Amino acid sequence: LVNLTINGKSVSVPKGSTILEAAKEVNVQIPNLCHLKMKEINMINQCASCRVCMVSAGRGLVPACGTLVKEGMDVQTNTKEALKARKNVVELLLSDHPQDCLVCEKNGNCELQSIAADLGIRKIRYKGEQSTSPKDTSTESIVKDHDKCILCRRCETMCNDIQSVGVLSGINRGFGTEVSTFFNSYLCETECTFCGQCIAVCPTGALTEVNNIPTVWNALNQKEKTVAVQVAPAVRVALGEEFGLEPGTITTGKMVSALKALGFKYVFDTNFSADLTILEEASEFLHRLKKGKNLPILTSCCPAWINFVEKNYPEFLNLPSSCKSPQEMFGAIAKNYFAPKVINIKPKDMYIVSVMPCVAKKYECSRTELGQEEVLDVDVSITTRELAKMIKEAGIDFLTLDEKDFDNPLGKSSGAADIFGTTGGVLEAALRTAYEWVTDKELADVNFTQVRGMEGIKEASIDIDGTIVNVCIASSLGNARKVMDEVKNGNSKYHIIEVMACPGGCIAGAGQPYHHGDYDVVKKRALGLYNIDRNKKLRKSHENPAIVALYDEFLGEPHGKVAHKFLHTHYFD
Ligand code: HC1
Ligand code: SF4
Repeated sequence: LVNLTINGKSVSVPKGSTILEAAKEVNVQIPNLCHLKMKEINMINQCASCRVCMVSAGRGLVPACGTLVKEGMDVQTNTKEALKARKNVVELLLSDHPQDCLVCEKNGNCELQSIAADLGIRKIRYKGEQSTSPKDTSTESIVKDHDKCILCRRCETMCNDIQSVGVLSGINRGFGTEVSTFFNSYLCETECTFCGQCIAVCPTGALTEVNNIPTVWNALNQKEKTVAVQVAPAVRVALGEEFGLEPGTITTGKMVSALKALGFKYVFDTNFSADLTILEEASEFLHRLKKGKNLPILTSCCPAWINFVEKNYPEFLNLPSSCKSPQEMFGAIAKNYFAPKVINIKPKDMYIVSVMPCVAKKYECSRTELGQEEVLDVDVSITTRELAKMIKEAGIDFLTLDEKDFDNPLGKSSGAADIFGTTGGVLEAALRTAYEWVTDKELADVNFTQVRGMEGIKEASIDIDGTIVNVCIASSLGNARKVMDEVKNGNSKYHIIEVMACPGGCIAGAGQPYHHGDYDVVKKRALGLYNIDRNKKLRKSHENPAIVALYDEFLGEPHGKVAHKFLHTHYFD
């Protein structure tokens, strides 16, 4: 251990720690911007490029994030010199920053904005050269605005080290330096998967989601189409954060009320189609297992993961389940069953909005193979954050809303569907159903705790009536690559692999309220979902009476002909 003092407080930390880490131990806060460490997912962005965390140590000023502690060091974080340097650095960052905070996508969530406010900067003394790069709006998911980039490199670390996609890196020199793509090409021309994790860590408005709010208002303000909304599992345990509630607070009832107040005619649940996905995917898996073909089966609900497989492992496109994601299955059923058979309108006259924790879902719903005869399954997807903005824009007092229930029949779901939103959840849900189908016995305990937890790669062997099923769960694309490389090398022992592109699953999606690097937020959201599951009576997808009725009235058999027409897809290389 190394012993030092910070603002007069003694602290002992392991050799190799930085001043910033030591300060955290004694609850001394040092403002920082480029630095980001999330030990749970092994992410460290430590380039010491912004110099906001300057502190006095020994004879001069040093950046706390990039300076290792030394025995006997005496650190002062708020000397006159340190404060002056910090303020100067932020003023310089602001000098070439577009000063449009009031209308910036990131207004209220920008780390540069809040540091400037905390440091009491009320005037920008320097006028720097302004960059005027065109915005990249080439994708349905992500907007990249170099003019707002402070070169912190967090996005680059995320895309390269955690996601192993490698789309972003520094190009050019001097003032022309940009974090950009190969040959500065548009994101749509790269291997980008639209996972959006670069957005999740960007401290400013340089990387943001495509704003679909105006499209949704337009839909709500027209009369020709019936507008319904579906909400993904992970949204209900994170939306409250935008209104000051603790991460993981279950806000399902208030969320339904808010959606009704916004004017949606029907408020439905993606959980319903998550249950449906399980029936289709579990049948597909059992078919493949029986034939010993196309194994391991790969889950297919995560659109960024599907993009990743299409771009990186085209030789294995026989492995992902052919099931559409729950988002898409929902749209298919709402338009092709609910519209004509329950409310007697044409599929094209129904308009489906989805609220997702994800930005890749915006791209997914634009994939034209997902629909029937020119009618897309889902018309537009917004994020949890965008829903919160709409609620605020409409002046709805979220916290005092009554709790309402989803509309039926597409609002009924089991607890197995809720846990889809966390890493391991899809697999656990599938096991509950596959086990009971194969054994014809009731599961004594529906909790497959072996597949829970936040580790990036988990594995388990499950005994289903004498057949051992080896399962693996990977979250983050970097972990997915490790698992897929084993498949490629012929060393994989797995029968099922679940992948979610975001580290931790959809609860950590790039459309969720910003966690600003605090991974406890993600863990609390997971607990929220497991609590919903635990407190539901109905915990197995195949026992959902609304799903059973849907097969009786419309779909026939799981994996049958009608189910295939509406609920399955194919992939592209
Ligand atoms: Fe997800 Fe899914 S769990 S992919 O994370 O399978 O986005 O929440 O909606 O479609 O159900 C996301 C979440 C979501 C789908 C489901
Ligand atoms: Fe990389 Fe994902 Fe961002 Fe694309 S969306 S640049 S893959 S981190």
